[in-house]
Amino acid sequence: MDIAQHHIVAVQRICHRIYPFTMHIPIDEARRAQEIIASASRVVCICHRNPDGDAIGSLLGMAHLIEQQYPGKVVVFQCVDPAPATFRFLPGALRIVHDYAYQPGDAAIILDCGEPKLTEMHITHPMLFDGTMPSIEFDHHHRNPMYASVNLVFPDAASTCEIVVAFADTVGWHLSPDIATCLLTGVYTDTGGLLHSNTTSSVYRTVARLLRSGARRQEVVTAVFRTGKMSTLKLWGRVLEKISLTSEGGAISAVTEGDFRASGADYSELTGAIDYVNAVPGMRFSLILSERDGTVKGSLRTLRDDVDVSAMAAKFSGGGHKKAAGFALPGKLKPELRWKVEQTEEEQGRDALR
Ligand SMILES: [Mn+2]
Repeated sequence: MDIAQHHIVAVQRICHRIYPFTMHIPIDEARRAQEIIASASRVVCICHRNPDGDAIGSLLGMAHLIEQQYPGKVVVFQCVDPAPATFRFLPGALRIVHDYAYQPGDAAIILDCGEPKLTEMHITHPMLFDGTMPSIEFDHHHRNPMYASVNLVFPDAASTCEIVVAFADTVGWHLSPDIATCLLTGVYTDTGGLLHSNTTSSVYRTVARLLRSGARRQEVVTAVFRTGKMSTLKLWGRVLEKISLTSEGGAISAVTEGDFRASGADYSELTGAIDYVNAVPGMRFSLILSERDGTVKGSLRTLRDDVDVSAMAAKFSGGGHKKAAGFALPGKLKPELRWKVEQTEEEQGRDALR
């Protein structure tokens, strides 16, 4: 460690004493991770299959950090799936490859993966997890089995990007505007635009840190929260139109395969619609049923502390968190229409006069 780094660490320790609510990464762990990266001939950065904003943001942010820090070192951007269209505005999103092949001397950085199988490379690339390759994981999921050589796992962090920011600050790496924009994307998507209950004071500090580094906030907001494909809007229209309220206090909607066909939307475009169904005031929970390839999927949400939707999902062999859960059952959706004839007030008045 050089003198400058010594100073950074000293200043950080003081800051952390003054603001204990900022994220703190143990310096020894950060140093071990840094050594793995420095001594690798090539570094492969990997995020989970079906990547979300935090997976893509942390993968790109980390990969760019290494390229900037170690010019000439080869960095592979790897994910079994491509970046969703929403995140293709991020620098480097089109550099993601799907065919990483192991070479001796490679080190792996695995981002936002609560367990090895989420990379969908655990069978094709056992060397990632069997100790053959030195590896570092950055993650914020509970019950992470700590599968890497260095495990930077912080379940209290709202996003993996937040951990990458803390790591960069701990080792004294500079955050360029491009890197900050990638990392801000993950902070925003995993907190639902700073609206979810995981938005701690530490999240706001991370956002401030990234904005100071030149993160292009408006680009992220526009791409992630203010852009909707026609097909998505049409699908959501169908979801919203079909909301019905049950006597148990549920706001329920359903989308059939016909709805997907008619709107031209694919299954992934249903993501986010549940938050609107969940917005009906006074409800205990919300549920969207969706039909795909002979399976009915259920997404459950609640805003209430006294309702546990994971217990409801468990009744259908599903699972999840107390406030967000899901299940899948083989079958099809059968629409049921209910009508009830009621007298109008006028008629009631006429009845009374008779
Ligand atoms: Mn995440």
